[in-house]
Amino acid sequence: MERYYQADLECASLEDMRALQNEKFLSQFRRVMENVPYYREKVEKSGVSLDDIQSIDDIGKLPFLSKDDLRESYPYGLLAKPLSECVRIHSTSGTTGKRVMAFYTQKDIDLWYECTARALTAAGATNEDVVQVSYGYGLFTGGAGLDGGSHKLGCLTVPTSSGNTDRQIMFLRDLNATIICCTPSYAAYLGERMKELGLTPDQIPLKAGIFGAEAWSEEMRRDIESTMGIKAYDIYGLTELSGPGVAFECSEQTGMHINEDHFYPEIIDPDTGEVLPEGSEGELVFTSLDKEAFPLIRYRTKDICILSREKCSCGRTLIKMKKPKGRSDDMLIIRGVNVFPSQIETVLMNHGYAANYQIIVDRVNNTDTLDVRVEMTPEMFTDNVGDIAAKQAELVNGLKSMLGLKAKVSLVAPKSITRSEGKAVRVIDKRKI
Ligand code: DLL
Repeated sequence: MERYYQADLECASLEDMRALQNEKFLSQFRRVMENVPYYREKVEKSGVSLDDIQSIDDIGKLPFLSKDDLRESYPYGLLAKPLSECVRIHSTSGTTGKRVMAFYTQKDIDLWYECTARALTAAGATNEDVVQVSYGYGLFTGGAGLDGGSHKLGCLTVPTSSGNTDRQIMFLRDLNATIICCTPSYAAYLGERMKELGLTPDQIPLKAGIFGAEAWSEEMRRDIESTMGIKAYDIYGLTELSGPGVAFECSEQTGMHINEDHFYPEIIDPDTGEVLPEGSEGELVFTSLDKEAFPLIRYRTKDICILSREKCSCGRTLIKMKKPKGRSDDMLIIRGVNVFPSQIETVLMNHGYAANYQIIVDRVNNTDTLDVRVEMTPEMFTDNVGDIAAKQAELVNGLKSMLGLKAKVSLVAPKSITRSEGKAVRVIDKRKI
C-alpha cells in the first residue's frame, strides 16, 4: 500500500493543483514586486506592469532570473523579508564562480522539511526506520534537508555527514540502518568498500537509499541496487529553491514527482527562452510559490530534462521530471558535438565497468580531444596488453555509436581514480584552464 506524507496535496486533481498554484503565484508575485527592488526594476525594464499579470497563465510574460542575477544582488539583494525574520542560510560550493547564498525563514525551513519528508515517505520511511544521513552537513543543503525530513517522520536519524567511509559502514551495521541518504557516487563507493570488507547485502539491513545532488544514470542505479541490496530512489533540488526535495522519486522509478504546490515548473528552449510543451526536452525553470525569505520567479536552473504528466502507478498526481541529463553548463562541446558526461557513463556501465571514470578534454593542434580514463573492476583486472587493447577498442566503439565521436579510452588499474564523498568531479576540461 502506497503511503503519502500529504496525500491531499500529493494526489490533488489537476484543477485543484492549478487553482492552488494560481492563488499562491499571484500573491507571491505581488509580494516580491513590493519587497524586492532588484526584481521590481527587472520586471519594469522588461516592460511588464502589475496589471499584465492576472493569473499564472501570464507567467510567460515575466523575465527570467539566472545565477547572474543572484551574483549581482549578492548577498542580500533578493531578500524579500527583513533579516530579523531569517533564521538560516545555505550556500553552494561556488565551484563555477561566486557563491550562491539562499535565506530561510522558519516557515521556509518547515515547508522544506515537509518536502523531504514526502521523499522519505515515498521511499518507504516510517517512524520505525533508522535513517543514516551521509550527505554533507553545513552550508550544503543535503545533510540538513534529509535530516529535517527524517525528524518530521520520527525516524531515528543518524547524522554521520559525509566521509570516513569505514565509520559509515560501522554505523550502518551497529544501528541496523534501513535507509541511507547520500550522493549516488558516494553510495557506489560505500558499496565498493562493503564488498572489499567481505560484507554481503544480507548482512546489512538497508532497504532503500535516497540519492541525488548530481546526475546519475539508470545503469548506476542498477549497480548500486545490486551491490547494496536496496531500492535506490532519486531526489532532486537546488540551494536556490531550498535544497533537496524540490522533486523526489516514488516506487515506479520513472522520474521524480515535483512538489509543484511549492515549485512551479516550466521547460524552456535554453537558446531562445521559448516555453516548450510538455514532453519536450529543455531547460527546467522554477518559480517558488511559498518561499518567504528568498522567493525566485522563473529561475533558470540550467538542468536539462523533460516534464511528464503521465499517470503514475503510485497514485501521486504531481507532475514528473525525467532524470536530468545533466546541466547545460556541464555539456561539453567536442569538435562541434554536444556531449553529456551521463552519456559516457551509460556506455561504460553497459560494458560492465563501475562509475569510476574521468573525462579529460583538451585541445591539441586546434582540435578537441576526448580522453576517457576508466578503472577496470577487480574482476576484470588484467595486465595482458592484448586483452586491455581489445577491451579499450570495445569501449571506443561503444562511445562512437553513442556520441558519434571518436574518443581515446585508457583502462586503468582498480582504485586509481579518487573516490568522491560528495558530488563527484568527473570532467577535467583543460581547454578552460
Ligand atoms: O545538490 C541539493 C541536493 C542535495 C539535491 C541532496 C539532492 C540531494 P546544489 O548544490 O545547489 O543543491 O546543486 C543543485 O545539482 O541544479 C542539478 O544540476 C544537480 N542535481 C541535484 N539533484 C540532482 C539529481 C543540491 N537528482 C544542482 N539528478 C542542480 C541530477 C541533480 N542532478
